[in-house]
Amino acid sequence: MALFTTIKTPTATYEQPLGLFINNEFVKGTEGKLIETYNPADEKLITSVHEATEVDVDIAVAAARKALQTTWHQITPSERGHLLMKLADLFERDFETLAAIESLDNGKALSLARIDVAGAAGCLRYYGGWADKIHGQTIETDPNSLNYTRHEPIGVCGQIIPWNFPLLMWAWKIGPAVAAGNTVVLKTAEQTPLSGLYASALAKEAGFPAGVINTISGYGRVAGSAISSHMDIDKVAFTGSTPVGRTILQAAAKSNLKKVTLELGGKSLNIIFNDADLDNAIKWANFGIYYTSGQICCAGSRILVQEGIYDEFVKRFKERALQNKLGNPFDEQTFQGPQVSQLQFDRIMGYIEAGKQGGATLALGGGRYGDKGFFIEPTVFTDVTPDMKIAQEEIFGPVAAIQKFKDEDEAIKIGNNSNYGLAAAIHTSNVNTAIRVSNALQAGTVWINQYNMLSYQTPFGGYKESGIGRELGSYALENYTQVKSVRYSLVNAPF
Ligand code: TXE
Repeated sequence: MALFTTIKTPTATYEQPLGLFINNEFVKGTEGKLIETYNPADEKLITSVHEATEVDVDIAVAAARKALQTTWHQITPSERGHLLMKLADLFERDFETLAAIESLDNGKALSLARIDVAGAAGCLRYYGGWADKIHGQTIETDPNSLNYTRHEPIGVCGQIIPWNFPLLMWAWKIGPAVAAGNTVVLKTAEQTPLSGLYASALAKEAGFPAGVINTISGYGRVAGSAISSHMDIDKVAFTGSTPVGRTILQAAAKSNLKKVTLELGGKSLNIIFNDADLDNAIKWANFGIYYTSGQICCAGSRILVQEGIYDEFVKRFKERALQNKLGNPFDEQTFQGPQVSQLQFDRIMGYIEAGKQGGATLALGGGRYGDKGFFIEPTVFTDVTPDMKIAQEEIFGPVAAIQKFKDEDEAIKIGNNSNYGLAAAIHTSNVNTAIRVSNALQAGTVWINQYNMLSYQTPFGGYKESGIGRELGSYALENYTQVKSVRYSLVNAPF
């Protein structure tokens, strides 16, 4: 099996690396196994990539450890920053290719894939800017001591990412880790291995020394679990499902107590008050749940609408959802592509069935769209009550669950009635309501009169079972540094 292949998409023809990226080379997996990757829009095989098994994880970790102790250790923080900025430039040079890879492998609309590429490049450049601004403190204790702290890299970081934003997650993970002086072994999701490999080739071109960034394709239960239980990985960062997050935490506890950060699922909400600008609220609620076909951890899957505008909202929300164009991701007009896989398609269909059985009203959609590809119609359930399965569990598809509420207290009560706490939004024209409710909600991000707007400068992460730690902004650097307290005596021993 080759290590590269030429791939043609409607908007780009390019050389796709297929090997494991270890020590700045694309190599075959030691067991010679392959992972097939499919186009979710037509269900056809795109290509196969080499699969990493446990031995390959060991090889990648050894490369990362060696780089950490040699080349990477010698490089100045400013040079680290420069390399990240160079990588960002290369992302921008190959902008259309990266967007095309993402649309092909994940199925997301090309217009949305472009947003991901811009976000990934921006994130890398942002952390490039941080690399030489990671400082400790000097601390006064007494006249006879000099005390200071150093924010040192943690070491070799294992990073496991999902399939919904393959390139963006690669950048969100690599940026802060590398800026802070760590080396990484990153495992992409088995459904979407292509953009991470292409990005790795760009990292080599940017000039990163061998072993600093290693990207492997592999299955969760094989390579993923080898990472989380590895004795020579110092930290693991994971984005994915809550059950797997628990497994990773257990594996870390049972192995070397590696540091763990988790960005997990959600059941996030949009609260629309009677006094909201309804046009605006409908647009954001639509964007909140149907963006990337609902496959985003902070999807606004619970929509709480105050009773005075409930009927009007439902009517107009359905009209708006029907305007979303589904179809070929490479069509410039497309907004909603397919779900990523047959498995995800089936899971979502299972939830739609559960919604019907559970007594909610199917007000729109609920079926397959077209006859090929894993497309699901924009779906709306109304008359949803807080105890229903579709109001409690993450569906991860284009399925909105609309619930009615009377007043602010009830909205907060329903909103916080969840094991998750990733994100929430409030739509109101009353600033006091907005601030009061945002303070009361148990969520890592609260949007006011908008939804799904993330920036690499602001932190992102979850309350409750939505995760541990924060990504993005300066907060992410705390996940990738450890604090050393140094105390120096200015006098001879007093005894
Ligand atoms: O996730 P998994 P799946 C949620 C969403 C979705 C559900 C299932 O609700 O419907 O999860 O998706 C790796 N040890 N999210 O099954 O399995 C796996 O290879 C170590 C929310 O795809 O969690 C992949 O790289 N790693 C989410 C990554 O974990 C393991 C994004 C995610 O896969 C592993 C994706 C193991 N035992 C799904 N098992 C978000 N927070 O954005 C799997 N993996």
